[in-house]
Amino acid sequence: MKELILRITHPELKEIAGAILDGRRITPDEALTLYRKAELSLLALLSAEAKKAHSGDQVFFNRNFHIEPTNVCVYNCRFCSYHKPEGDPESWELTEKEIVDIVRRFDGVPVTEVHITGGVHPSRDIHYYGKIIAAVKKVRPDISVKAYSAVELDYMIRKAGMSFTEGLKILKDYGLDSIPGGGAEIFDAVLRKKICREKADAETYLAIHEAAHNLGLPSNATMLYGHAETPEQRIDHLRQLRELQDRTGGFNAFIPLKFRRENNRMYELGEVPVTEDMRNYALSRIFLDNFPHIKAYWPAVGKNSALMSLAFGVDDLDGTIDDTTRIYSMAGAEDQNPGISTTELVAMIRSAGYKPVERDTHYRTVREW
Ligand code: V47
Ligand code: SF4
Repeated sequence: MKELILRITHPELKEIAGAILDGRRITPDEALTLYRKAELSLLALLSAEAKKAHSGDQVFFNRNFHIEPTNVCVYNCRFCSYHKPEGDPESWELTEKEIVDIVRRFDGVPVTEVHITGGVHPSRDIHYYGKIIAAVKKVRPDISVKAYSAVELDYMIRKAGMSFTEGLKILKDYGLDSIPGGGAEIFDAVLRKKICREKADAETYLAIHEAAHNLGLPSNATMLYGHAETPEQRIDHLRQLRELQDRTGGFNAFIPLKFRRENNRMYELGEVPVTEDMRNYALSRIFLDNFPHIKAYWPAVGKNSALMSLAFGVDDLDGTIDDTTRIYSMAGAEDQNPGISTTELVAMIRSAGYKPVERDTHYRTVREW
């Protein structure tokens, strides 16, 4: 690897590459230089080295399923193809019984996690959300509940007149185990106002994750990319996540979410090419040196790109078993009925030269495949 660096002629890139291989943290300016000037092949080599330092030759996956209680939402994000106003013929609101029926479909199936998230309903309260968690846990006490994005949490906790810590404590008592990364979008205040003006801002998103971490609830972080954001805004988003992670260590994984354009009001922006997806995965792995895992969510990028991402620093694949999320199928993802068998996923990971490891929510090994 060192020999390779000796062959880099660009002095700045040579120094940055040396720093990464020595395990030194890179600055936002260095990340920008890397983004602008490094060829994709160099990013692949450097991010693969950074990945190796975190997880060796392992690539993780877990067996999970999604429940989306409703697509009714008080907000109106410009990129969202999914939300509907209350009473709209295309809206849905699952009853507690329907939610429990979804969980029962997995009787006897060795899933370890359920991911619950959806629209921000105007007339639900924190105890309604808590009771969903408790109902799921009653049927499957063995599975971990990862539920409610910071945007949903902000709305329900503010409505209850509680502090984030108080609200999260209540949900934890109902059985909440961890928090998904949704709602981060892009932290830049000016751009955020343009694409999702009303919902929780960056400070709120970060404060909720910090409160969760301090209560022992781990979480994930995301970034919606490939729309109107600049490379500087992407890197600044990562910087804010890295700083919070320095304080708490509570993030498990970072999940870059590629903007998909169908059926939403940002269609005219188009979608970025796969090379941009790989550049973004690689930079995330390199810059977020304190994040244990970088995850590709294949229902969003497609199976082929998810497979390729393993060469650009990704060490975790999500979207197993029966991915019932509709947020991406409605936004134009290739796979309209996302689902993948464990055998297929394991074969994908092996074909990229890595060792498949089935994990639980806390990245404990369930089985080495
Ligand atoms: O916050 C919405 C994104 C997110 C579009 O934590 C879109 O393990 C692209 O956060 N194009 C929700 N993206 C999904 C999410 C997630 C997914 C998988 C795993 C985890 C985890 C979290 O979906 C939203 C938003 O950023 N989104 N619309 C769209 N048109
Ligand atoms: Fe609502 Fe989430 Fe869609 Fe925004 S992205 S409109 S918060 S469902």
